[in-house]
Amino acid sequence: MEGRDDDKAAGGFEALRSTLRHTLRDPGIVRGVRSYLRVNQASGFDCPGCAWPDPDDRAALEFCEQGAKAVAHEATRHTIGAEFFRSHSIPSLLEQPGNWLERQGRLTEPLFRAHGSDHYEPISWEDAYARAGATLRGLASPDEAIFYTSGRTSNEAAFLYQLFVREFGTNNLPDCSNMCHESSGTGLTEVIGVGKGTVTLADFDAADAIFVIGQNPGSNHPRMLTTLQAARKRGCRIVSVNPLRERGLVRFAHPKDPLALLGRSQPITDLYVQVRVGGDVALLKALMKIVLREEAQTPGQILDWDFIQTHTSGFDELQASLDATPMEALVAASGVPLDAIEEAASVYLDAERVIICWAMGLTQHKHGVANVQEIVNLLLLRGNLGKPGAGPCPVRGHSNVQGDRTMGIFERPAASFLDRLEAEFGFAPPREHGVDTVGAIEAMRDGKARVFMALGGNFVVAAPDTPIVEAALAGMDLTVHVATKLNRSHLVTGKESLLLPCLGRSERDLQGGREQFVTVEDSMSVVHRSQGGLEPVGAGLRSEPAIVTGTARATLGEDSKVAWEELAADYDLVRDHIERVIPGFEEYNRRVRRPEGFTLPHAPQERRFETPDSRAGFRVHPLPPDPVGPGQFLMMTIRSHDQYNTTVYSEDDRYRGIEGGRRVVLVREGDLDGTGLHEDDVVTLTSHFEGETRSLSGFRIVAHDLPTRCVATYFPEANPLVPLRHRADGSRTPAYKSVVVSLHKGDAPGSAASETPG
Ligand SMILES: Nc1nc2c(c(=O)[nH]1)N[C@H]1C(S)=C(S)[C@@H](COP(=O)(O)OP(=O)(O)OC[C@H]3O[C@@H](n4cnc5c(=O)[nH]c(N)nc54)[C@H](O)[C@@H]3O)O[C@H]1N2
Ligand SMILES: Nc1nc2c(c(=O)[nH]1)N[C@H]1C(S)=C(S)[C@@H](COP(=O)(O)OP(=O)(O)OC[C@H]3O[C@@H](n4cnc5c(=O)[nH]c(N)nc54)[C@H](O)[C@@H]3O)O[C@H]1N2
Ligand SMILES: [Mo]
Repeated sequence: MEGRDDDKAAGGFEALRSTLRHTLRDPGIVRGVRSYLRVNQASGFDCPGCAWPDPDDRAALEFCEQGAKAVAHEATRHTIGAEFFRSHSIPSLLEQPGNWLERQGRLTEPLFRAHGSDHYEPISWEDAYARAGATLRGLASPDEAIFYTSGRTSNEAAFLYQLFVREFGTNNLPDCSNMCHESSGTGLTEVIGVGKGTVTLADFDAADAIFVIGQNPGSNHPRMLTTLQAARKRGCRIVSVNPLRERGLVRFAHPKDPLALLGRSQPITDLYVQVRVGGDVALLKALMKIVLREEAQTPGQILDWDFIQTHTSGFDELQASLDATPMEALVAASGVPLDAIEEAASVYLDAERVIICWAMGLTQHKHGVANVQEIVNLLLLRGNLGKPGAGPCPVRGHSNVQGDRTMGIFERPAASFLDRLEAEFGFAPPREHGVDTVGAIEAMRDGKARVFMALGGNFVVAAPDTPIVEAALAGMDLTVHVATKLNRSHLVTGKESLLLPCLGRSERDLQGGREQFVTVEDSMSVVHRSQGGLEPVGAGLRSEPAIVTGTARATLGEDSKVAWEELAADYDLVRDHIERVIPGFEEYNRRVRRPEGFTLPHAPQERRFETPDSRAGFRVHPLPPDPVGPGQFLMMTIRSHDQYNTTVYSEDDRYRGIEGGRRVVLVREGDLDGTGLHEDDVVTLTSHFEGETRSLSGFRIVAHDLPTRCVATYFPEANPLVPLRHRADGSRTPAYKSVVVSLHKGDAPGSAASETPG
């Protein structure tokens, strides 16, 4: 059986070797080596890999295999320009796999595809802006345009972008967060008043227990393992909750530990809870039931009554609902044996200070918001919020996804934010809410939108229900993409299409005769600067702020209230505006020049809750129904070790022991019994949603250590199986991790005699 050797560690020599292989395999990637030296250093650029914060002591190089890959990928010397697009038609490029497209290198000149043409052709920057401006001005309403953002965009570019879009007249600002941590933002805002986590890196030094739920940091936030390892060394207990035994959560060898080269590694997790996919609400309820049972046995000893009475509301309702739910139902729904639940509960009860971390394993479910609020419920019971070493910690994905939201990339902006924008710039921003990612797809599909612009990202590949999204994009009058590298979204063009190449994070950004820097916010609300040092890979590249301001001027004309050219020439001026519009950025330009940056204020850290009743809320959620019928499985779509979202570095998934192809479906070995299906069979997957089915063929069965009736496939290969309408209640995050599927041998759904187990 593949992928089961727990004694092997994540990190260590293997990670180092994999990085070197990545850097050296391709002679075009020499620029990468020098770049590592500047990653996450106070004077360098922010790693584009993930949003895990940097330690204050950045004297030593923060080495990370995944960060190195992300940097090497951007810092390639290979470029593609006019010649490449002359010899490759758009239809021929659409035949190529995504990793082939990205491997061709960096985009270096602005490109335009005319209506009816099969090719992208060079266009001048000024003509590109003019075309975008003319089409946008010609729309019947600003709401016919959609402006997407992916989370690598800096604070400065994001602020300028939303400013442009709002002066233009719409709040149609969907972003990757809508597919990512939206359930965290929505869930936390409702119950603690802020859509961000409350802990800082220092809290990890003070916690007695850390729960890591629905997250795979060994692959997606490797620097977090260093933090977890340090916590565990001083006696903090670590509980992992995950349907898969992720190797990075089991053992870890720090690459800087000399003994790691000899294979020495440290365990990370004290208790591994293999929950069923979608079983977390049940598990968290079960933990709370045990907490309440202990309180009943030793009244006044377990719950933090002082905190509950002073700072929370809704406790009685929570208690009543837990009392009415039998433990057996929770055990069955979680898929975790009672003794393991008891053990996890005692880790929670033995700890004075508890942090709970989570990522996509919790947010991308129909009950994603409920998952997040059950975590808060559990924390509130013992006052694990707003004190050192405790609190909720959603671990963000893209390196500046949190900052983009702070800057106003949000389709549902607060009235107070719009008021301040109006006071600062003197135009009336639109008040009506715009569309999120799913809403944007629906608007395009239904003919309500005519222009799609994207500041980064790979929209058609990242979104659910791929064929619907591709048809929607193809119906646009104009698509505009600002990007570093070619991807499929750039090839699913509207009638006309612009492809605008931008500088990467690692590159020098010269504006107004001066080297500029940008700023970003990490997962723990720390704002710091980021400045690339490499020579730009092409002379024609422009920065994201330059491209946004250029498009804004061409669209809004001379009547615009914003001095776009001045802002493009001096990012300090952009930051001055941000300081006046967004709370917490006082003395932005001065404070962000400190090596460690500064931390944004966070009321819940001081136990102040900006909720309607000024209290943190306990919330009651029903137990989610089991959606899996006879012969069906619940499928999660997850990342491999060797990809960055839609950018696939290789076909292997080293830590899970899967090699030579990503079109696989991971199934529990025992679940194959009696189905006529065997390991290595190639099957068709059919998803089932409200009477609709979607099928994809060519998936090889790999036996893996999973809970029964749960299967896993990779993102983005399985995205066509995810229904657009299947999304989280409240946050509308696509339910990428709870898709009901059946498996059938061969190429067609249901073509085989075999039935899958009930
Ligand atoms: N190298 C690298 N780094 C990345 C990224 C990348 O693609 N590559 N992507 C970035 C982005 S945008 C993000 S959002 C993050 C994503 O980081 P993660 O959230 O860690 O990524 P995923 O692979 O989506 O899956 C998360 C984990 O959730 C588990 N899981 C799935 N369903 C459930 C469930 O119902 N319950 C529980 N308890 N667990 C479940 C899966 O087994 C898996 O271990 O990483 C960021 N960093
Ligand atoms: N099935 C399934 N689908 C998912 C998920 C899942 O777990 N399962 N996860 C979801 C999540 S969490 C997320 S965040 C989304 C990700 O959705 P996106 O953010 O839209 O996708 P990425 O693959 O991160 O985008 C990569 C592209 O960004 C461009 N790029 C890279 N760096 C820069 C830069 O500095 N500037 C600019 N302008 N462009 C740049 C490059 O052209 C690259 O091809 O996918 C979602 N989709
Ligand atoms: Mo994400």
